[in-house]
Amino acid sequence: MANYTTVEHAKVGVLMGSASDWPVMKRASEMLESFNVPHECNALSAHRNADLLREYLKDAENRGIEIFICAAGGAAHLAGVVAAHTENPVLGCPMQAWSLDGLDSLLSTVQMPKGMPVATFAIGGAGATNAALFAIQMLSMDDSDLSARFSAFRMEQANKVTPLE
Ligand code: RP5
Repeated sequence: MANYTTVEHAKVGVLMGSASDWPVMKRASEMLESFNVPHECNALSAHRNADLLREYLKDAENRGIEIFICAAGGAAHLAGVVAAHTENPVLGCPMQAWSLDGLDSLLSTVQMPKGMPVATFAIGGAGATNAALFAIQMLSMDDSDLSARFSAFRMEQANKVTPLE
């Protein structure tokens, strides 16, 4: 029977519609890990595990999860469904999945009706990484240590741009 994993003091819940999304979504987890942001990762589908997803979201909010990162491919409803069940910020990651190069996933995630926001990131790995960084930026607003680590990261990014020979 399907279940989910919990992590003590997790602040971010990373969700994906299928374990097949993990090779991409582990980039979000690795980025959160590199900033020491406690988080938990689960494969729970809006379509295939609807009841368990609802149960997870209620439990996650009660345990103090502040931000949800949701990845899905195809008719990618996961982020929108999560947004319907929580008042916490939801960050959507469209997966490339099996058709249309992920454009289907992007539109399914980004085109939310007004009043129900899902902050949507790029298709694939860049989006997974950036969703984690965005979560880190939000958490930094109340955490000066995390904010300092984020500033150092930005400095590293700046230093990666080298002048032409
Ligand atoms: C979506 O369908 C998942 O998020 C995944 O991107 C895609 C394919 O899922 P699997 O058929 O690999 O389980 O629900």
